[in-house]
Amino acid sequence: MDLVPSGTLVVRVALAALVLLVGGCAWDGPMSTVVPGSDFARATLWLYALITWITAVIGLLVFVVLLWILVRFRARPEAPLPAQIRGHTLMEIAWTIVPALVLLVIAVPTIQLTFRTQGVAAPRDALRVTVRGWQWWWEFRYPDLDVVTANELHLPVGRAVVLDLEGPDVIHSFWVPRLGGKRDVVPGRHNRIVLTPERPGEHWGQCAEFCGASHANMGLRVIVQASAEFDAWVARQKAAPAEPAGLAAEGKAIFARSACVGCHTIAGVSGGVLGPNLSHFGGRTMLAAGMWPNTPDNVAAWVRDPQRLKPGVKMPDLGLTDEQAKAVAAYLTGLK
Ligand code: HEC
Ligand SMILES: [Cu+2]
Repeated sequence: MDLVPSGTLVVRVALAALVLLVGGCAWDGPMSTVVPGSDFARATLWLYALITWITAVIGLLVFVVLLWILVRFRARPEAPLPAQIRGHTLMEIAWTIVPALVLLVIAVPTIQLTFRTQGVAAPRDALRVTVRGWQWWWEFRYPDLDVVTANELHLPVGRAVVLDLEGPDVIHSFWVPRLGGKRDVVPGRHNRIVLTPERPGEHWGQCAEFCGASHANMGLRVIVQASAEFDAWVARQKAAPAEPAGLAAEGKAIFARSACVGCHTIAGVSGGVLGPNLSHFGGRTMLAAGMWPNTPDNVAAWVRDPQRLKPGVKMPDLGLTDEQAKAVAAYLTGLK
């Protein structure tokens, strides 16, 4: 066999590598950090650009000087030993002070932005949301609106929001790239994020701090809406869901007499707090923290055996039959 790779092989490998590389280059993907959807994300992008340009110029400078030195002072056969220099005060002072200045230029705006978005001086009319990171889902409480939901955070466009981050179990990290940088959710510690969403749309997020078996399956969605749409959503959350009929009514009865009530709240039915609030579960697009589309089939499979759909999940298999799971799914997906 020929040990030197043939020309076509090199071209093929290079093309394959290029395809893989370009595949990662969605410009405005749902988790893009370079197409900001809030003031926080815009400021973060500005910092990112600042640091990139500073380091690019330094990098270029270093390589040009290096190249010049390599060529200019290369060893020549007949050349005598060059002058042997030891220490150079001016240069040593310069290469101490210049990097310190560069770090200062990076640190000052970074620290400013970190503190600004920690919300010490949040606007008075800001919407407040308590974000609780649980293994492996997100709870959202709107204390002033008396609304509780999970995994899909609705926000009105153009209004400042203060997210109070709480960790009831272990450390998580709240990250919605298009809305700003990630911030840790730490038990016993009160972190905040203050931002103003600037464009409507669905922004995807992800827990960004390893938190156990299904960490990778701990996604979230932020749905930024025009203020009238947001108000309509709030009104729906506060209204009692329609009374179920037929199969869904059967599902309600099964739910109400099962252990489900110990972990889940459904307004007017149960008051558990260990799992997501299901009062308006049918209004959510996804199941299990962004993992599966919220369809009756998926929900039935979930209720039947949650472990199969999400490794490590903190919801037990309650031994419902397929028929019972179907009925419960009809009930839950009907709770709009
Ligand atoms: C021991 C507590 C516990 C019990 C009992 C329990 N669940 Fe859960 N449930 C959870 C937890 C925790 C989650 C979040 C799982 C995740 O996404 O990681 C969950 C998630 C769910 C979800 C998905 C919610 C969403 O927004 O993604 C549904 C639907 C659900 N449970 C229905 C039920 C039903 C129906 C029963 C009774 C047959 C039940 N659960 C019993 C703890 C429980
Ligand atoms: Cu995590």
